[in-house]
Amino acid sequence: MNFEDVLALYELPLAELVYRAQTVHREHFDPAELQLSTLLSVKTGGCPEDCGYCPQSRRHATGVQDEPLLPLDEVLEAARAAKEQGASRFCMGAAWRGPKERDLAPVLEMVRAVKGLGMETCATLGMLKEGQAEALRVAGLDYYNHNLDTSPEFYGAIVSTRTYEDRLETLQRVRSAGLRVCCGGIVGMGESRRDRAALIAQLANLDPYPESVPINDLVRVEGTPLENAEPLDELEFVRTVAAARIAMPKAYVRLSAGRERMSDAMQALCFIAGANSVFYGEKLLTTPNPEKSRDRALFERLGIRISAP
Ligand code: SAM
Ligand code: DTB
Ligand code: SF4
Repeated sequence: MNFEDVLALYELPLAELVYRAQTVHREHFDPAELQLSTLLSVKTGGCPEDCGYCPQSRRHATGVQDEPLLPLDEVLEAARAAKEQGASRFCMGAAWRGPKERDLAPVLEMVRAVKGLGMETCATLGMLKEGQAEALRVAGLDYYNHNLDTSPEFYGAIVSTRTYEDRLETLQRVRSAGLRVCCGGIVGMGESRRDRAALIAQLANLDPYPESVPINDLVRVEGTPLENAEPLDELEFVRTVAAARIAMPKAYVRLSAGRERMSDAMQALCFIAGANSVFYGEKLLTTPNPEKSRDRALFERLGIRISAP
């Protein structure tokens, strides 16, 4: 689907757009099933990159400390707990530009151990160099998360320490190594509707398109350049979810960061528009996510079943 087609989806009456998204959704998924992924920041803070949205950049005074890599037993403990709570996928995040050679070995250990629990494994470690994606796959990694974040045109306004091309190159490496791709973006950063449509078109035109597409609503963190960004109209967020579903019919579209501030009704609308995955657990990487008890009540209220690991 090209940019013009995606933009045309955004311009549909909301009921028409959501109807089309729900129709496509039902062709490939059970509309009452939701996939749960749990995040853990295995290396927090001190990142050399300057992503304007991110609390973990050492260039922004956000109060997030530069911490060392977590020990294996802590990671394993968190993964076990996540599995017990119903998460089928465990995603390990590191605040790196990319893993240095000496960083990778302990992460491979974590991947092996989490895989050994019978969970799907995901990692998000930044840009990968030659051979690193293969090493991760051999260790048992199922998915690699690497977001395009926004349109190529808007990217330079948000990040200066790397390019859109760099992101695409890592995505290519991940794909060539035989890993599944988790790739999405952030909205609510002051981008235009055209930028949102261009992001969806970029994602849909990856060949093949990502298996998992996280749609994040910017979490505005004090001390980041985007702390005062204008919140995005909620219905524009719903349109973005619907456009992602229609453009990538078989992908897991994840209602990602930003759920903490969303009402139950707003989240319900996102599920109706084709979102079928969430991050589950009271923390994303450094910022809050809904309490598990609130989520469980929401799923109950909506008649949602959790998909089996
Ligand atoms: N450092 C690696 C990288 O940037 O690829 C991996 C970790 S990074 C924190 C993972 C993703 O989190 C980013 O690509 C971005 O999409 C998302 N993210 C970071 N800060 C966010 C925020 N304040 N609100 C929403 N999403 C955010
Ligand atoms: C994604 O798209 N969103 C997650 C995950 N992939 C790694 C991260 C959201 C981070 C929100 C800010 C924080 O908690 O630090
Ligand atoms: Fe670093 Fe990733 Fe945050 Fe950018 S998004 S500052 S690369 S942790």
